[in-house]
Amino acid sequence: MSYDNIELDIAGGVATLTLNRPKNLNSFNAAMHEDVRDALDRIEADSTVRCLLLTGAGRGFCAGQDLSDRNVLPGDEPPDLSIAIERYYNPLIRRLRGLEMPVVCAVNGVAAGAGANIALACDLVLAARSAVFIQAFCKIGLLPDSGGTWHLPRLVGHARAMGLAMLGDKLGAEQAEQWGMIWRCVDDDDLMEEARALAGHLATQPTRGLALTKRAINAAADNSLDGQLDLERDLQREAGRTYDYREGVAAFMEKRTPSFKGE
Ligand code: T3D
Repeated sequence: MSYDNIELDIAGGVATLTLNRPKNLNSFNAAMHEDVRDALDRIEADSTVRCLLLTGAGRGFCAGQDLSDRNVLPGDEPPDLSIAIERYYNPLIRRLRGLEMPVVCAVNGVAAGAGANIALACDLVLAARSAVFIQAFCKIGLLPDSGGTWHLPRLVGHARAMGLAMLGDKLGAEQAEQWGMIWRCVDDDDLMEEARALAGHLATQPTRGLALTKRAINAAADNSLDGQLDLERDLQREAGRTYDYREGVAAFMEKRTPSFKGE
């Protein structure tokens, strides 16, 4: 599928969305946001897609907002940044979190500003060993957005979140894995092979059940234990009515490999 600022490839149940403005380290301008939004519409409308893989072209994953669109001249009115956040960044984060399928992110290089926080909104984050995460906002007088102030303390704890957000230092992929910020750090040359294998595997699994798992785990941060137990009960009712649950149990009883459909 042809876009100016991204690539979208759908095969074997996996939609691979590649941010593709490598000269600017895949930083977001409005046109790239529009392309991503359109691609996500297609992905959601395509019943063959059971997993999303997000990555970047070239040496970076994403450097956040394209700052060349924010270069204000002396005497100009300051921009209202809430407009782009409301129009683009917040819907993107909500969409990745709410997408009813596993979302794998392959962080192929630097992930800075909103780029880092878009990665953190994905379900399973793999990063190349040479990749770095930078909460670059503090270097230009901003605060972490795109869910950064929500995800960071939950993933790495208050003290580390504060340090990352206030210092804007590079956090290497190995350290990010050790801190529990991402799922795994892998050798650069293996990143895409491992990410595709992971996404391909997930796409063959009971993806309705995985979508419900995602919903439950994402809700846990805001729920009491009582509320979460109730939610698990309700979602398990739904899971128990899927084709894949019936198939999983039947395959177990018949000692054969299950054939899941994501239904
Ligand atoms: O504005 C709103 O709508 C609110 C929302 C804000 C969300 C945000 O994301 S704010 C944060 C914006 N991002 C940044 O502040 C990061 C800026 N970039 C950097 O700090 C560095 O580029 C990196 C640490 C990411 C990478 O450094 P390095 O040394 O590996 O590469 P480089 O040489 O700095 O960048 C390579 C090229 O990409 C370079 O262009 P050139 O000189 O080769 O023509 C550079 O200008 C360009 N580039 C990198 N980041 C951006 C960018 N161009 C535009 N916008 C960028 N964000």
